[in-house]
Amino acid sequence: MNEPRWDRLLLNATLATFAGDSPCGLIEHGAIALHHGRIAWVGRMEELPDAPGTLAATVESVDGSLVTPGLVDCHTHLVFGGDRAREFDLRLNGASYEQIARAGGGIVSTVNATRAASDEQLFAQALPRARALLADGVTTLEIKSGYGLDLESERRMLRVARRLGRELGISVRTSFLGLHALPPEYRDRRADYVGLVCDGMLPALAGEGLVDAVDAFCEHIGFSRAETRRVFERAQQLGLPVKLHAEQLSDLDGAALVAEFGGLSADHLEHLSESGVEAMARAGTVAVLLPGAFYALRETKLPPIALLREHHVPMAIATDCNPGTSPLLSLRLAAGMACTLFRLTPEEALRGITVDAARALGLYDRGTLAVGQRADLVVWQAKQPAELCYWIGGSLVHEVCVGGESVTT
Ligand code: DI6
Ligand code: FE
Repeated sequence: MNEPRWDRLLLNATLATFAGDSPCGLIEHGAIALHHGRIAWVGRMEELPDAPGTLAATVESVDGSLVTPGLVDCHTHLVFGGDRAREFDLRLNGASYEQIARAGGGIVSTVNATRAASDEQLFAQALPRARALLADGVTTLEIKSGYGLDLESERRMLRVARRLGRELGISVRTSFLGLHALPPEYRDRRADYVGLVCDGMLPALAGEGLVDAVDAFCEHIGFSRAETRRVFERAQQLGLPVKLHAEQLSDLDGAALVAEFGGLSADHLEHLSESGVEAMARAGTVAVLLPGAFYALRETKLPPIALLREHHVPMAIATDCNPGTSPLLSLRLAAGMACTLFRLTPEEALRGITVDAARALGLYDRGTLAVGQRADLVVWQAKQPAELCYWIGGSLVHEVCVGGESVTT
């Protein structure tokens, strides 16, 4: 008998491919073949080129289960020391995020806890968070630095991020977020800190291969447009893509700035203007929506979804997993919140945690079920795509595959 041509063939699948023209790229009674870590065939079962049993070393039926691309969480701050449960309490009693930040709480308190933690402690605290996301179907995870704010502490955060990817067998993409908050020791020396980020930290960490992209927090309580521009110029010189926390609490026209640099994404965007939307559309910059932060801050201003649609700006959804504004450990729930709070359709929300999230990371080898893509996929205990947004909490994952290998969740 001939060698089977594929490693593995799944039959009787409801495939949400996010490729092709049908809603969610849906293929019912579908089959998908994996070979050498890639998707080798995808289509309707009846169109398989031969009797299924002869085609792959392993052939199994998934009994009508939904199969999607592995989910992509394109914006997290998952590595940090400590927690901010106390701040949650303060906010519930009326303090605003800005008030807490200006009083020395907020990001700076997590910076202190992160600096005080050992590498092992940082890793041990982040691991269950990363595992929770993986158990919910995430196979590609972006993790930002930005709670170290000195060279050694930022380096430790980025190394822990890389180690999480290795130990869990998932893809981790790192973003350097040196311009997240002004560290206390630079209180009266803003320009010196921005200089250190641009000329000291960024080139050193990039040189060590720890940086896939550069981010900043462009906001009144963060960094100005001029300061953000400086770090973007440095990133450009180093050949690194940029992205930005933009228009979260106010409109500083950050989206237009990141678009000017051909940025991968502008993230948050509750206060985004129409000219910002137009700039993003022209540059192909993805809008990353973060409903977890909107929810936790009890924000009332909605991102301009209708304008983003009108200008065909792709919308990704992410957890923004962080201890202050979005202690959210389910990307699927983020997608559900994008439907309920932002009025995205389930299809838009699901594109937002697969194909459009991959684009927000500059990745084109994943996010759809199509021949040649990485074999990152999830078999769900669900029959139709909308269920992934509809169920709140609980576990729907049956199996997660990364690069064709089943991973333990
Ligand atoms: N915006 C956010 O939502 C997170 N960072 C940022 O710039 C919040 C980070 C934190 O509060 O710890
Ligand atoms: Fe964030």
